Amino acid sequence: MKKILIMMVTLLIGVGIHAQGFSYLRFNSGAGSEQCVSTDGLKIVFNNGKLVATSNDGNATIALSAMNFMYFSNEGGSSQVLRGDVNRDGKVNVSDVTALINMILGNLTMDQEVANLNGDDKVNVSDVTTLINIILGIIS
Ligand SMILES: [Ca+2]
Ligand SMILES: [Ca+2]
Repeated sequence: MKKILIMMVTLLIGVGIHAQGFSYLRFNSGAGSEQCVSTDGLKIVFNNGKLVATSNDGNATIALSAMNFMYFSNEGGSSQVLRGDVNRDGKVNVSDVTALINMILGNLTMDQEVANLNGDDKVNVSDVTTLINIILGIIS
């Protein structure tokens, strides 16, 4: 037990030292979607299945279920997925409607970041309506 604790402390110090050489911590959530926060004053908390990273110039919230990996980098800027690209293939079309419905039905792993299109806290039929409106060009 003591050994594990020492290892964890060493690991944390290691991350701390490592972070000093880099300007950003980046979070990859698959298919080229990345968010990043500055390592300046960086603080990370886990809350309700989400990782919340707060720094001196911004913050990022990533659902742990959607996150692939995170890494330190000197490159800033975010590369967000297209709004409505639920299956993250770079296009917004009827396949995304199918993917969204399957997420709502539980047939597909829920990806809140892309599925919650109308910005409330739920993923439901209203998001399907929003997605169809995006595809039809009624909203952007
Ligand atoms: Ca798509
Ligand atoms: Ca919603």
